[in-house]
Amino acid sequence: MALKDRLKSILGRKGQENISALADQYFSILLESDVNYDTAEYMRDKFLSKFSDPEAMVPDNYISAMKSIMTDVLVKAVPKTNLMNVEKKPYIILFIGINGTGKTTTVAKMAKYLSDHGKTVVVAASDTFRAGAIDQIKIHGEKIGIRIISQQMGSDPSAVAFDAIEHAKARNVEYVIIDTAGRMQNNRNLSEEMKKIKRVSKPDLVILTVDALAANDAVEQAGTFLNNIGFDAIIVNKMDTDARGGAIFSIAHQFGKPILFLGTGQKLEDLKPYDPNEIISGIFP
Ligand SMILES: Nc1nc2c(ncn2[C@@H]2O[C@H](COP(=O)(O)OP(=O)(O)OP(=O)(O)O)[C@@H](O)[C@H]2O)c(=O)[nH]1
Ligand SMILES: [Mg+2]
Repeated sequence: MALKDRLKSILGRKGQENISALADQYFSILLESDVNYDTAEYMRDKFLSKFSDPEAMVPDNYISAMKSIMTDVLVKAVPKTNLMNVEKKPYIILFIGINGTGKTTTVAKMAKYLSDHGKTVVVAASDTFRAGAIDQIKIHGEKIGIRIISQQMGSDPSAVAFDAIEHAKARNVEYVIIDTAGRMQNNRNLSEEMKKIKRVSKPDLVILTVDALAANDAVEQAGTFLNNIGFDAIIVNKMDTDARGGAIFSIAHQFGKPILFLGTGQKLEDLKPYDPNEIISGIFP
């Protein structure tokens, strides 16, 4: 059940219980909706702190209290810099993330987004490990009309990234976007490989993709990536299939990193700039 529908069960009630009972219910609903424990606890405590007497009956303004707490959590992840307006050229964007979280699709979506906004883009097909990965991004490239720099499968992903950057420098291309593998064959270590690509490509922005459906796993994955490789921003994919809707709060709360975009479908135009108000008005209509 969606967070919105679960909250409905407590929204609109008046004077039936005290603040601490309501806060407990709020907490349970958040957990059931895939908000992680830390974030749910934070929101419950904030809720309680807004009312001086926990034994008091529920005041009329508790809905606005919940709404403002949830808005604040999401607002903390609003990006402060505008990707469309960067100084450096080429501006290098490295995508990392577990397999299936939508890296390749998002690389293509972002290339389209930038190119629709009049920017020049080249993509590095640096997932040289998964069979089909290079073709997958090439097909996207043809559709969008942007150049994909690739080598054969099995070649060094860092070398592909390097080529793409050289290509961009030589042709005055504004953005380089690097797709990477989400899983390694031959026992090669994903994290070591990503560190190497990062060293070689010196990205201006490292973006982690996570899958909203993975919820608490997504939070855990992001923590691991943050510790092992580091990232600057997050894109949360599969928002369209996330029935529960709580993961976005944990992701916004837990890392102190901006959320740039939300993936809202499989099509190349299904990339929406992150907008807390839109999410909140979906929950509190
Ligand atoms: N519904 C939905 N599907 C998505 C979204 N983003 C990606 N997908 C789908 O998720 C699947 C995996 O996406 P990929 O882009 O291949 O994921 P990846 O991270 O590159 O995976 P690996 O290359 O295996 O590491 C594909 O079928 C995509 O179409 C989204 O926002 N919504
Ligand atoms: Mg991929």
